[in-house]
Amino acid sequence: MRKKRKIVFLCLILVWFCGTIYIFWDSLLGKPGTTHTKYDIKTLGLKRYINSYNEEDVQEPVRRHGFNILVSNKIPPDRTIPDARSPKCLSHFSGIPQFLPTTSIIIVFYNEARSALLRTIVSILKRTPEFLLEEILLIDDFSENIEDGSALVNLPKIKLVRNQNREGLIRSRVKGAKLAKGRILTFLDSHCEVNIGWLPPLIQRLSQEPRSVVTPVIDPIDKDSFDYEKLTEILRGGFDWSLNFRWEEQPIDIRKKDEIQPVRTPVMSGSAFSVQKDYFMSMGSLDTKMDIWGGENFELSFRIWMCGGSINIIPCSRVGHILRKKHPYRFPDGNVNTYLRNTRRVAEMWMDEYKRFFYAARPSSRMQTYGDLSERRNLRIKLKCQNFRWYLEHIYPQLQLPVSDELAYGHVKQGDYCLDLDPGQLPVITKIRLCSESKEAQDWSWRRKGIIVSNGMCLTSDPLVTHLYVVVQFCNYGDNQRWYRHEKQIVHESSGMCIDSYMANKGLVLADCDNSLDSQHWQLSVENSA
Ligand code: LR7
Ligand code: MN
Repeated sequence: MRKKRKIVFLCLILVWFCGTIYIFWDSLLGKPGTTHTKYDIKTLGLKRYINSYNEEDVQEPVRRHGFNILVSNKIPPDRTIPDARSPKCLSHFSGIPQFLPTTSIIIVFYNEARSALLRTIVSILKRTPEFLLEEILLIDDFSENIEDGSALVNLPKIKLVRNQNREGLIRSRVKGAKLAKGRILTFLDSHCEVNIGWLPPLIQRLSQEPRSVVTPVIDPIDKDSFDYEKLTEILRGGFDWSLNFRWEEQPIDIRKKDEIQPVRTPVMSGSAFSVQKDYFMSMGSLDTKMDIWGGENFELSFRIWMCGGSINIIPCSRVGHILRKKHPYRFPDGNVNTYLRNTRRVAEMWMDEYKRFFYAARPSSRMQTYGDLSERRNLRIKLKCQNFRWYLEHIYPQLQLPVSDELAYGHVKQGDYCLDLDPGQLPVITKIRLCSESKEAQDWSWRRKGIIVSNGMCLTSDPLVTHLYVVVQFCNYGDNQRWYRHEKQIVHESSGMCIDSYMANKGLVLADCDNSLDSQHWQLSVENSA
């Protein structure tokens, strides 16, 4: 009897021992990523969530997502990444004030690699003070597999919304913004890892400066090795006339001595930004008539700066983002068409007479229809925004104007009326009509040779042949097509007479020059001084 009890006792000890070994086996072996934390894959109950890869992934691991899916799947959701901040940030942001507002984090995704999406979420849960985190809003942009999102709804703070159609990131983000409960909105791509202490510096800055947008420094995560690369220099966002975004050095003359001070940026990269919800909504959120991807960061940046706000990069806030070379997903209308269409909306809407440089750099964008802009135009009036010339002078003086042979360009105006024409049968007599930003016939280019061109035709007058009417004809660069400026007048070189609008209902004519006549006074949108 006693012997039997002893055996049972020994068996129990054995079970206990084996159990303990089993539970701690992973950590005893010290395998990276298999230690048990609150957010490891087993504790989360998501071991089977991570994409099982297929034969094609093994052959070409980068093709489906633009980054190496095999490597991504092996990296645990709660991995440690290097703290990328300057040591100065630690003392600066040690105590977080308790009275800061909460943020809703909005992540839109389309067919995102599950391991990357999960790492984004876990990095947020791990490195964000709970009292600042209202919710994580996942907007599934109609991904092929509904479970990409639905399997995550039991994670803390998660709310999931699924689009009924593919909407693209712009409309999806605005949808998230409308649903958000937090006072502050924070947008992130679906393949990021937020770094230690990333959020408080953003929120703190917004509390001090409510009419602004702030962004973290975006550190690259390598698409093959998934190494987190700490950027040592803080760059700012810039662009060229084809509206290509690029990172560039801060100009030396405005660079701050203290490297943790906010950095003003002419444009922001797009995702990874925080803004007060009230302010974002009152400023017109994003242009929801843009499709799929691209250009919305220019639209937002120009609008914020031109309509009284500011955009700053906050060096003590760091977020990693997987840098890929191309889009892994399909664009229903093709990626080039979509980008041209979206950026053409930006140029038409915000760049005023400077849009000509965009068209010169991207002639094929003229082939794209760009939809209705009336709602945006009303917004621009309501918000009393500055013009693009102001933006170039005050926010981005570093952007060089293309070298050109233009003396002047844009509208040729008398008050609200503009030099206009009706293309059709030749000769075309010029008129004046109410100015309109979108009418190509009102867009003139005055070249150094003295010719004034619209729609590829030259402003012409011939006292004999055209009976003093000012018309447009095919360019022949003769004396009858050359003009010069005298005071406010436009003088016809061969006759010495001036363009006059006194017979405006019939058309513009040449008349003897008299600078006291308002009907001979013309303004030009942009006159180059040189
Ligand atoms: O149809 C789509 N539906 C979507 O939901 C297409 C995309 N998306 C999602 C996608 O899953 C991703 O989460 O939208 C997000 C952005 O798409 P990406 O990752 O293909 O864009 P990107 O990294 O090439 O693009 C940058 O430029 C874009 C211009 O439209 C956006 O502004 C992106 O937010 C921007 N990304 C960054 O600025 C990197 C920093 C983000 C972080 C952290
Ligand atoms: Mn991205």
